[in-house]
Amino acid sequence: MKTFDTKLLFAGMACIFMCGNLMAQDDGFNLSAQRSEDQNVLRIPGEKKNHAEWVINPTPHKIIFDKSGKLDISTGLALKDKQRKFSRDLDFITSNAKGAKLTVDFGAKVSAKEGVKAVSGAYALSIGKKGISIIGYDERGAFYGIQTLRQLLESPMAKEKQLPYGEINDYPDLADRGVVEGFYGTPWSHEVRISLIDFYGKFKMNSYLYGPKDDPYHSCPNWRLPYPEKEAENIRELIEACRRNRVDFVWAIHPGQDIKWNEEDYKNLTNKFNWMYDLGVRHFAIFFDDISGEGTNPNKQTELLNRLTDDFVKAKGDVSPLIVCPTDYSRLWANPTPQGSLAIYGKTLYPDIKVFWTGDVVCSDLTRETLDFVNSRIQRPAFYWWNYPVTDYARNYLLQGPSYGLDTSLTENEVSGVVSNPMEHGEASKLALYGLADYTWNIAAYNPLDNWERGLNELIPEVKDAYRTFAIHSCDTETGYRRDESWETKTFRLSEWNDKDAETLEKEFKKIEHTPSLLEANCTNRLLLEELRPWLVEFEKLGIRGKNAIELARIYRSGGNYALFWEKYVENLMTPEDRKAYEAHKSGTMKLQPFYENAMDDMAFGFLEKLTGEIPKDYKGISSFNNSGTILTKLMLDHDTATYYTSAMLQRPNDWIGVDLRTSREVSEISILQGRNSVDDVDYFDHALLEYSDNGKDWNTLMDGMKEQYIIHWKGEPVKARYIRLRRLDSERKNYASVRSFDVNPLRPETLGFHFTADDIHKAMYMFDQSLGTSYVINKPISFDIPTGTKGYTILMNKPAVPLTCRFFNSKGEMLSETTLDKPFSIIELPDKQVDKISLEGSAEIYEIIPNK
Ligand code: LOG
Repeated sequence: MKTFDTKLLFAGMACIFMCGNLMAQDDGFNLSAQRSEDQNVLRIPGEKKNHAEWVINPTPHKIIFDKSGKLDISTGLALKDKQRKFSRDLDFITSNAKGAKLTVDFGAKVSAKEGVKAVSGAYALSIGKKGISIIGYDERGAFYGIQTLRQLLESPMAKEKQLPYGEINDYPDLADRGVVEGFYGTPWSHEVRISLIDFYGKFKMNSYLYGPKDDPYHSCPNWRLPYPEKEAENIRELIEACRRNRVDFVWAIHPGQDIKWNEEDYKNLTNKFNWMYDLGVRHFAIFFDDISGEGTNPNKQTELLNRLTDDFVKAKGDVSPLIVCPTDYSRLWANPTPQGSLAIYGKTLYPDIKVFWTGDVVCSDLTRETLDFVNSRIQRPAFYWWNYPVTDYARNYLLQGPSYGLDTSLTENEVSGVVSNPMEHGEASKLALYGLADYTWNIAAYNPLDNWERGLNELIPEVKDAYRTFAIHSCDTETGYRRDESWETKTFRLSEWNDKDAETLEKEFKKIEHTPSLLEANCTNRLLLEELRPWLVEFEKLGIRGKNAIELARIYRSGGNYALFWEKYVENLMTPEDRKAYEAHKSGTMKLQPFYENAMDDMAFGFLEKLTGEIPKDYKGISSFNNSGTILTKLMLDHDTATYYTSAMLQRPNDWIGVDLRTSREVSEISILQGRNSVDDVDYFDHALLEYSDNGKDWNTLMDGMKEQYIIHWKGEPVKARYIRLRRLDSERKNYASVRSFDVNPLRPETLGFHFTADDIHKAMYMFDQSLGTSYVINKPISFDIPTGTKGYTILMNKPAVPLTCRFFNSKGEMLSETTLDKPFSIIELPDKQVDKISLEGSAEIYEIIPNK
């Protein structure tokens, strides 16, 4: 049984919220220690279809149009609403007593005659000579038939105000389909909730579980208290909106963190349920996720649920069976034994109570295998809580890709229902929900890619293409639940350049640059636009810097104009502020930003090599994890100990993290900072070995058997090495692994070979480190001695804020002459006299001062 600590949990959650995907630092229960998502990026199944005739979501089970005739609806429809239930649902038709007939009815008997399946939500819709008829198995079924009719009328085939004769026979595959508002962070606004409930109804989702972690009356500390009047009124309105949309409003309580298993708290719980009942709630759930302490006791949990079923659910008579989220809701930490809590649920919990499950990990694909695991223990088909597109653990992403990773061979025998836990951005979650609605209704026919294409058109038909451009590049989480992204875009390394690929990519970047203004000008869903906006701002910048990188690569490849290249290169670098802004609202993390980063780095590397005739000293991060060599590894080489490389997957024996020096070098010193801090972090190798290799195959040990060592320092006789790595030895540890800093041959003023002065001598060395990955901002004068044989210098800097005055001195310290440097690419030619020293005064960011020999 794992131990939880609430304070740590909440500290952890708070940190997750504030730091985006930077995880909590503590070792008690926190999501970063518990969770790990699968790092496999699966391709998106399905293909885009031609929808020349009709678009209906979710995809109907049976739909046939015969060409024998057409029903004219141009004059409107004469409504026969047999049970007077649907007048408010048919505002999309033109009513005309003389028009074609539209009959709407429902009930077990009438629907049986039409061959309608006997499940809630099933319906038949027919179009024939006598008009249109919609027959539902129940009221919900007829309502769904109406949703289908609305979509038919909006389909291309109805353009001429005629509908071909035809038959639709349709029903949901799963009984529970919809949404659990179950994320951490700002709960949805009332307005967004209402807009979403309308969306559920429109696309035949029937469950809305209300359980935002940050509603204090749902969870601690106020679960025992009634809602204040304003909130109570809002809940009444939500219930009413759900009623209109034939959606079950399920109110969930999250009492586990401080519940006492005594009569007093039982009374508190039933009181709260009664208050909620009085507000109109008829469906209830209890969540025991993410808690610690006595609340986690599975025997007490099932006892409570059974007792509530007897005393409350059955006593009321009109309340649905309860739904529960167990503490062991994921295979990642669920005890699999017959003594485990899932087995206890299976043995003791009343069979009609539904039990949530999130899969093999917290955010995971819905597979037959994970259901086999849980169902055999809980003794019923699980209710799947799909943690997609939720981003509370990675708030700097907006998940706009297709809903996929959902097994299309499942039936209600394996899964009783599926709800999505969405983003705190409700409108921006609709695209994913459009997919889930389709999947849960008609599982075998689910085509994720086609659904996504249709969804884009449903959400922003006015500028579908622009939304598509934004969405296709805003799918992945980098280190969370991985999703394919930018699947139509081909990026490349500079060494693989060909003009055609470059032109295509350049076009895409230009499209990206213009996407935000197109959406701003045309998107009529203002709520959605507000949610997208912070990402759109960054998206435009991503388009510009990608486009510029290609333009720059052309200059670079032409090989000629160094000054022009460098000027444009520095212009296209991201400042620390740019990086911070991008980090907070990321898109294009799978292909676009890496293209930019790699292209810029490759050019810098090649450019410096050309200027110096030597292989630059910046090296590459590598590891045994599958994000080796990605831009994430740069975070341990950026001289910033606040950022770190993370494996983003669980460490295993012999995993390693290291660097490739790009050529064989003499190595005499290595400094490594493991973990996200050096105090108590869990993400590190707590038993490790430091080794080097010149060929990447044969390894030699530098330091062995290091235990619980965050700070690693080696200094000794120089060895010849191209690769250095820190390798994990035997350990119980199962966390991610991270490294803040991996420094090989740290620069020291005394090893530079000449004397220089600056106000921060250690950072100022970045001007002489033979790497363009570092720089130093001078505001105060610096000076350096000129080694013999030096003919002059090339200075690579950002456009100086104050031009640099360059002064030349002789060995007596007398000034000989001076010159001004005001271009990013500046060449210093030494005067024809014996010059010993140079000083620079002004204000500029200097990347490198290169001696010309
Ligand atoms: C929480 C949920 C949160 C989600 C994603 C469940 C059952 N509970 O790890 O509130 O939104 O992960 O971060 C969770 O998934 N716990």
